[in-house]
Amino acid sequence: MEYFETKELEERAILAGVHTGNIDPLSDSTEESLAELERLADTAGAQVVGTMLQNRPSVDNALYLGEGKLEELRLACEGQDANLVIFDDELSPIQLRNIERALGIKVIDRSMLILDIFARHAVTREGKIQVELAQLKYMLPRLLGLGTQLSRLGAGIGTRGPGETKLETDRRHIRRRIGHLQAELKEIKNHRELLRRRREKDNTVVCALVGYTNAGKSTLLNALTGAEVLAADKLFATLDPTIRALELPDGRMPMLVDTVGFIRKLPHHLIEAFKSTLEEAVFADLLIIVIDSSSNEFEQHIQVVNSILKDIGAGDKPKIYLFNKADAKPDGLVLPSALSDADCVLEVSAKSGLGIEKFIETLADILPGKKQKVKVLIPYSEGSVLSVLHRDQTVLSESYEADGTLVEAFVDAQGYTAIRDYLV
Ligand SMILES: Nc1nc2c(ncn2[C@@H]2O[C@H](COP(=O)(O)OP(=O)(O)OP(=O)(O)O)[C@@H](O)[C@H]2O)c(=O)[nH]1
Ligand SMILES: [Mg+2]
Repeated sequence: MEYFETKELEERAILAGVHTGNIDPLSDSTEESLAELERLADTAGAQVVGTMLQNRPSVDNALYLGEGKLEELRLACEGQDANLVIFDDELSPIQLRNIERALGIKVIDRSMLILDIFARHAVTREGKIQVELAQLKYMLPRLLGLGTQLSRLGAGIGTRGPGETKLETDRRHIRRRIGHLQAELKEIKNHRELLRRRREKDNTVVCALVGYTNAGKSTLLNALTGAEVLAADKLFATLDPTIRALELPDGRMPMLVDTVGFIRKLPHHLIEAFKSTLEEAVFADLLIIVIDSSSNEFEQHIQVVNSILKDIGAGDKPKIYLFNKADAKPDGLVLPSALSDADCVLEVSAKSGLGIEKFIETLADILPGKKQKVKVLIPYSEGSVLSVLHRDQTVLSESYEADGTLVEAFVDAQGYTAIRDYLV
């Protein structure tokens, strides 16, 4: 018997972007966004062998780059033996098709790259459906342009006539699949809503960990709750929200939910498809915005996070800004001690544990239902008060004295009224 080793084709990529000097630097291509694109490419398993950033007042409608620059890119690909070009922006169907024709090798854009990473990292059924949905919606208007990737089976560039029929069948097939996936997603969403309503009924408080990808959200969830969520130095390690209870010193148990990371120029199909996952942030009582303070781009990250939160309708939630990776932040970097829309700003290290205790105390202060510590002596004749304490409040210690039971407990406002007369 013979064995065949299937070796994955090594992808050698050149990155390309246009720097327009746009007033919104986050939608522009810059050295920084290309560096980030390189990390994305790396996460997706491609080796970056070159980058090209063209200064132009605007991108070209037909070719994205200028004609001369595109030719330069083609030569660079030849010279570097590259078999993939990744653009830092979402290309229009026309740009994609034209560029593919001009370069003769595989061309993808930032959106497709992110979708590819999501596809690799999706674990749950929900995650997988959401990614596939986003991919199909991205693909639908680009079926012609994606010639070399979709129709390896034959239909080459410029196949008209019979090719068109194939295209129509492909389109119909994709639309049917989209409908099917949307129906399945709706069912999962209903289930998620059911769980959420149950939590609401139980008055469970939910805090969502949100932030730029790689900020340390999962590491933090693990540190706080002993969860074992995958935390890794790669982009978009987490796609599926994990929820865990965090025990506060006074016995309250708010839930912490880890969420999918954000990134600049996040494809809008992804945001659309991941709505039900992102809703974890929309329905949370408090947002914990985790920031990687070791990144020299943390301010841009905060901007991106806030703009996406606003997009999904979670912009006005109470927020704690948590500057994570305090152990690795550059010397001398001064972090903002207050931010206009923050209820609180704290510095922590999920890795070393620095600041974590303070953070938990702060959470306990901010979250509703705060309990206070009391010491009471309850006469033996008032047995019912003692049982109410046990039933509804958090009893820390109890000892039997000559004139009653001495109790130390955390009590909420209601509990306080019940025991007020017995304070010692
Ligand atoms: N030095 C240092 N590294 C940290 C700290 N917290 C997290 N990291 C590292 O940062 C990387 C990303 O951590 P994750 O917890 O996976 O980040 P995330 O925010 O969940 O990322 P996504 O799921 O991709 O959105 C990992 O390599 C962690 O070990 C910290 O406090 N200090
Ligand atoms: Mg994560």
